[in-house]
Amino acid sequence: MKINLKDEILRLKKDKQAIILAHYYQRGEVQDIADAVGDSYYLSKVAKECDEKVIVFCGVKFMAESAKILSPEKTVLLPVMDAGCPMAEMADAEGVQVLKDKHPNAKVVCYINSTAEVKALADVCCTSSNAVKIIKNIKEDEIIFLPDKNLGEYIKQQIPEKNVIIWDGFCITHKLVKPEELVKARKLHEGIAIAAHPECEKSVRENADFLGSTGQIIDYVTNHSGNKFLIVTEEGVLHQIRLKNPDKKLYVPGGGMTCTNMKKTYLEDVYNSLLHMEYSIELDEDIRQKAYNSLAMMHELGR
Ligand code: CIZ
Ligand code: SF4
Repeated sequence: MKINLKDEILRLKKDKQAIILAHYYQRGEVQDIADAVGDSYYLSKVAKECDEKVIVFCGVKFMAESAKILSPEKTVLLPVMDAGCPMAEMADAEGVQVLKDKHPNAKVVCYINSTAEVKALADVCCTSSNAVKIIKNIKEDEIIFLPDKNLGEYIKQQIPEKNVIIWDGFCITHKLVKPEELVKARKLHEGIAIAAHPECEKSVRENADFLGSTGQIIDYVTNHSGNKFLIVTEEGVLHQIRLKNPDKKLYVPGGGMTCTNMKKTYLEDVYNSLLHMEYSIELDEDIRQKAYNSLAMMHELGR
């Protein structure tokens, strides 16, 4: 007999007293069974504040890790063990330490898309929505930013008075977009507004009407009086934009933008995760505490 996955997930969720969180880049059907959908920062806050002791985090590893860093007493489950973020893995603790030693006076700002070990070496974390504000609030002028060079360059443009030393990482999904695809969309769809993520390359950012995080892109489309939008970020975000704006026309660049890691999680994985309580995020306590300080500092400086 074929089981009804949705019903079984809801039953198990109740049984295990769990909460299901899904990132905006997850598959639509996974977003639909989640108790909360959002960006990594919002979801880690929900994870910290919720009463449930078991959190099924549908996203990639650094997101589940961030939830565990903030809530060590809870069980944080990542349904697919190898759902990682290649960008996060481009910065290794050893290399970060070498750069820190080279610039002993610099403050290290690390994008939330990073491993717990790298967060532990940073002074403060940030997201794409609060990075500029956080760096403005740091009194030191020398900043090491990692791992995303595109978000780093974007920040540097906004705060030219700071000396921002940028790590050479990037998101493989956002890197694939070409500026010609934005130009083509403008020609094909008169009056289209283009919203892009700052993880895109400079040539793409320069052709956008709006740059922002996933949550900011959703708000931009929702509050805009126009009717046509090109969404230049991982296309999972279209699911929430459509739910909020059923009458607006949404387009994606070229062949679409999918993050294979974000798409590894199916409903069946959520079911198995709850059934077997897999895969539990475990962190070294010393690393967790140091990483916690960087995330706590993000709250402080992001206020
Ligand atoms: O921080 C996040 O959730 C990511 C990866 C993207 C964004 O802009 O929200
Ligand atoms: Fe990482 Fe890019 Fe995928 Fe986000 S979209 S999880 S930055 S690879």
